[in-house]
Amino acid sequence: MTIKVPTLSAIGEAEAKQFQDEGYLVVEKLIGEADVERIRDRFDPVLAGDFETGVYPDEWYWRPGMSLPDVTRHMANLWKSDLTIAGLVVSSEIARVSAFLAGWPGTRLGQDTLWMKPELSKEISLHQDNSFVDFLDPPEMLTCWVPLDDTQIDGGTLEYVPGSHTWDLVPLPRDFHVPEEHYKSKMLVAAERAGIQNPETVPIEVKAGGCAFHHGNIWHGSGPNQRSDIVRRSIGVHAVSSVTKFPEEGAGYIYGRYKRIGDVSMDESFFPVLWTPDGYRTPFLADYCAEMAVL
Ligand SMILES: O=C(O)CCC(=O)C(=O)O
Ligand SMILES: [Fe+2]
Repeated sequence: MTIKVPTLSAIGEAEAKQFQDEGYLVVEKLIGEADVERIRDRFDPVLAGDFETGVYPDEWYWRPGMSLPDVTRHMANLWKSDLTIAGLVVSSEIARVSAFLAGWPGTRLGQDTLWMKPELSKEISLHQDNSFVDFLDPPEMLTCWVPLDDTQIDGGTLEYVPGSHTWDLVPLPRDFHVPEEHYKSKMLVAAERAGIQNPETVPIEVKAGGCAFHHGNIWHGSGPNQRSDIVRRSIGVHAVSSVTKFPEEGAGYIYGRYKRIGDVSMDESFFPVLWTPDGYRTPFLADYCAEMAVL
């Protein structure tokens, strides 16, 4: 299913400067209401394990009947499982803007993530996305976070610590989905190490279908959904540079399975090139999201 992402012509040098200074950039409108609804409608089936293409996602942290009811549902790499979600994830325009903001020669898909915070659910620990890809060369990603519900300050929206993309990278917290201590604790330790007193956290209030681009090193996460009347759904498109390679040795415990023996290139079947200035894009993407596409 094609998802229409119009040209984001309002993102120019001033916005790139803002992104470099703050580590994030909010865009009020990325996709239209009908497309928001189409993607939202796919959440129930995929969360129930009903995968349109028959391919399971690479990460699936919450199972009905098995997992705690009040934690955030989180899955990764659904573009292989669901062609509507894929329509957003493989967008060449999101990829073009990602390359522009990151200063990359082109954009490749690292992975996608799906998030659903039900009513009265727990936090996601503040973290830095580059901790997920510290084995890649270069070890960096840039995320486009797309909420599919209007986000609210008390509804578990995403929070950024402006400027924290300049701090050192630390490993991913173990207690990511169910923080053992306050969900900001690890960020506060990192702030102290960076010599920052009382770091500010900015909650992102944006309408469904808007988005925020964020730097791979920025500290971010989400507070509890304290509302009993709203759920908060979103998709993260996690881009890497088109020239990214696997390391010679070791390659991460989930995505390392896609590294070919004796070959550091990232296979385009799993990490497609989404945008390059000369127009190259991994060929199978041309009709991948067509309704009758077969893998
Ligand atoms: O939606 C959330 O609560 C977390 C999102 C996130 O960490 C990301 O997209 O990188
Ligand atoms: Fe993240």
